[in-house]
Amino acid sequence: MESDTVLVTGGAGFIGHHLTSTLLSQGRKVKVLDDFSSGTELPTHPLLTVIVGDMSESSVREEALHEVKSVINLAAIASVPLCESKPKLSSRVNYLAAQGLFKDAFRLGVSTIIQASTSALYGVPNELPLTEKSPTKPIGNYGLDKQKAEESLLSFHEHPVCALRLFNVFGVGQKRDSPYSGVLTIFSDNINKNLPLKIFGDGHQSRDFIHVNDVVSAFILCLNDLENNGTNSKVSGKKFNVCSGNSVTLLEVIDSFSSFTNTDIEVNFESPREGDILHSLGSFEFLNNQIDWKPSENFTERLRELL
Ligand code: UD2
Repeated sequence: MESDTVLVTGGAGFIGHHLTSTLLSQGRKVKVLDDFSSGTELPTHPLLTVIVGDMSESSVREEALHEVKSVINLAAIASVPLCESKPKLSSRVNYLAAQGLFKDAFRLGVSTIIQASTSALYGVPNELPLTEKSPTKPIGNYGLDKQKAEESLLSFHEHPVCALRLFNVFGVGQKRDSPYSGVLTIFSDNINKNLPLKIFGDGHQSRDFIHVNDVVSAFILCLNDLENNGTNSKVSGKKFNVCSGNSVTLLEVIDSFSSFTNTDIEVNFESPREGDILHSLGSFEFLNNQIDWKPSENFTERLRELL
């Protein structure tokens, strides 16, 4: 009988936890491959197998890919500052291991692959909102290696594949104690602990924050479409922005948090972070046109859940 298993690499990470639990709740068999360098234990489930290992090793990839129908590749060094300080590690994990995974997967009979890509590959935008036609010019190793991985996957035209360029993903379950966490997680954690917030710059920088549930629904819609329609799928061979289509400044975020808590939140301003972009905003029109995916429109409620 043909396998129904989905391999989620990096499945023990923030997005991985949400994606895996949704796939399991839909009755899919899931294998997670994770080295647990930043991931956390997953709740046991009869349809879930967890493999602890480094995706850079071909023997680990072989084991993980055994009897797998589809792959969602979330495994990555997600920290931009870490990729800058350790370029070899960034290239090994974010590009070379991904490329090895794609090659081995198709050799071993996997049908479908989706790559978690990033808005970081656009670099400093000339024009907003960013569309998939906007030029790509990553400013650091993270964006560059993720761009190479995306190109590598999309070169397998004869297979059903696609890449999702994730913008600033947020939601409950992101690690709270790491300097590499997203700004919304850091802010809400500090507010919960009654600590002041730090703004790098003047707070007028803006981001397109996309909720993790919307990211999960984009992965699953694309997965189902690729599995059902193969290379005739409207998403096959393509890359898509996964974003909210709205941007919010850090000062606006802090205003919302202070209205939830009914207090003034103490903020300290520091110099802008090196390599920071000022504004980011994406268009999700392309993915919406292809498979009718839409982000939810309840940013404020979702923000409140972080407290
Ligand atoms: C996010 C992703 C990154 C990549 C990129 C794509 C996270 C953690 N990082 O980087 O992986 O996909 O988007 O463009 O999701 N800031 C503060 N105070 C803090 C922390 C951050 O002011 O305590 C600022 C920071 O300088 C930046 C903004 O908040 O201007 C957003 O920072 P971030 O680290 O959440 O995300 P970003 O956009 O740098």
